[in-house]
Amino acid sequence: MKGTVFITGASSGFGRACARRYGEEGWRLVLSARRREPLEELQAEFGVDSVHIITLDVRDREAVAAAVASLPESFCQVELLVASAGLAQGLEPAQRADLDDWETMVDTNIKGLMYTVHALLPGMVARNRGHIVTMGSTAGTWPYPGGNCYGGTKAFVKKFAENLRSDLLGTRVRVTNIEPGMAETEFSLVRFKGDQERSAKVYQGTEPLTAPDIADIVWWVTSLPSHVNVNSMEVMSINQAWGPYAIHREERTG
Ligand code: NDP
Ligand code: 8X3
Repeated sequence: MKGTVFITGASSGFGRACARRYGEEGWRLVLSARRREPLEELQAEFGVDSVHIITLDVRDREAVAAAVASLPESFCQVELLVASAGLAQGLEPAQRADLDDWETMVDTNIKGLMYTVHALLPGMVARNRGHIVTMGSTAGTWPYPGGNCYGGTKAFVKKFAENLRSDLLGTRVRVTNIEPGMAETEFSLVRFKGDQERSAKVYQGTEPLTAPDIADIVWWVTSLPSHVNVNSMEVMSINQAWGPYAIHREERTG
């Protein structure tokens, strides 16, 4: 066995692809998400000796702490955290956004990440060995209409990851924020609350990033020699780039 990776959001998308990638590479996997069945599928694939599954809502502070504190002995020396649990809810302009959606994004993308890092980081520092990979987004740097609170949460992820690096200077614990653009996972289906047609339109006519693309990148940044810290990695599909500044023009009289 090569090491133990703790993955949040392992039931789908980037987290699931990372689980598969690290499983194939012979790592021990601690897989967490709210949905248990996809985690059980991965456990069946890689075996009970290699996979420990935890049904976990990262918004539950006590549950996150308890899950980490009660890891079985063979899984408790976590060397790598891939913190992929996260979501967007809605694409309405801020003035029409649902406050519950905003709260869900803050609780999951910000607080859930805080709880997970807080639970796992002391062990990494004590062992003087570890790597935290956070899942940021291009939305954490580049605004777009309707991105409002989601973009805000991903800006937190970016700055949190950078500040962790400052605190961890002098240790052998690395931190990397991956910042993907448009990637086809369950992300849009969740954002549009199960609306398949609207979700499919996001990717129509493009070749978006895939979950295995991101797993390859996570694998690469974590496989570099231990003195090399990739601070952040922004990645887009070839079909995506930035637009010009938006300018609103008005008819002026007089
Ligand atoms: P998916 O919807 O496919 O996966 C999201 C994962 O997060 C699921 O496993 C889901 O599991 C888990 N999750 C959501 N809420 C919670 C919660 N409260 N507690 C525990 N787990 C939770 O989307 P992606 O794989 O695309 O997204 C992964 C991360 O990447 C997110 O942080 C997202 O913001 C980010 N990202 C996505 C991009 C994209 O275009 N796809 C681009 C840039 C960043 P479950 O529902 O079983 O709990
Ligand atoms: C997901 C990418 O552009 O939908 O973080 O915000 S985007």
